[in-house]
Amino acid sequence: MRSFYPEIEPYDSGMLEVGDGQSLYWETSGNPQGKATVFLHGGPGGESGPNHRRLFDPAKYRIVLLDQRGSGRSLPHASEPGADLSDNTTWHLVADLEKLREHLGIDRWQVFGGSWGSALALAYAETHPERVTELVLRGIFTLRKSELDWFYEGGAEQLFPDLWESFLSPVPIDQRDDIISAYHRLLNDPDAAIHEPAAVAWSTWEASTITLLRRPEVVATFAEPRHALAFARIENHYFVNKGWFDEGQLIRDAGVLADIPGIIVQGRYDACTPPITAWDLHRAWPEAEFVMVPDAGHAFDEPGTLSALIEATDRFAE
Ligand code: STX
Repeated sequence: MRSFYPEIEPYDSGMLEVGDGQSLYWETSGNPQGKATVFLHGGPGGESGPNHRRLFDPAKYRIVLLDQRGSGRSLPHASEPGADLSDNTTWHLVADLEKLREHLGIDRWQVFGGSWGSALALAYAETHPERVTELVLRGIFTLRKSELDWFYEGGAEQLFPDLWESFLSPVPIDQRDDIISAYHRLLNDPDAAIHEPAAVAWSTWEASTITLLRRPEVVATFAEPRHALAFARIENHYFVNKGWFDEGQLIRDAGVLADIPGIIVQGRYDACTPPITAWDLHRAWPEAEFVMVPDAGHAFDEPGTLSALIEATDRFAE
């Protein structure tokens, strides 16, 4: 079993202005002359963190991390009063990646993404396949209606009826036939007494169900109100807009990936993005290696998942 590389600090970082008044936090760590890889965080609305650097051999990789529009250290932050997300879409993020790649003087790079990061990686690679050396994908999420219904409209309720009650609690009884839309109203209500508990409930649902066993420190991090508000607002904004994808688009267009070496790593007991989506991607992109981790949920740092991911980045470093 493989585990994290040692902790490292960035050797460079900055804020990149990408237009629309948005500036993105980015950092590079590892070997400045190494093979380029970019890590795409989840959510959308999550953020990159120190453990994400540790997925790559720092002697071999130039490791690029960024915080996507509105998230993490990028500005303006989606938790701000009156946050305007109209310039925050999948296709803005794909264009941002091109701007960052050019800014860093990188010709082609490996793209690593889990969960929402896998959706963004697929959207990027299907748009700019010539820029991608390899794809490392985990916990596949493609924002199909069935996937959003499973996690946010009742489905995962079958596994977590206790936690589901807490998720539903901010939603008025007569709006429970369309929970994502009801949450959209709550999260964008100007009154903090409305949007804040809704954000905490939304983020707590996700944080308590993404690991195989509940990890209180993960839940606490995501329930912190500023973090919860950005995470919930951005996720919900992407989901009411269905990711700006045609239904099934990312899997439909997977043929474009045939010549890109890839690996799909999926936890068997992933309650957030269940294995059917990874399997459908595997069917559409049979050239990629497929690894089902028998004893893992959704999170990237569960032991079997982490091991498979690092084995993959090690192999692709050669
Ligand atoms: N959201 C899936 C996703 O990308 C539907 C995701 N879920 N939790 C995360 O990401 C964090 C790891 C950022 C908490």
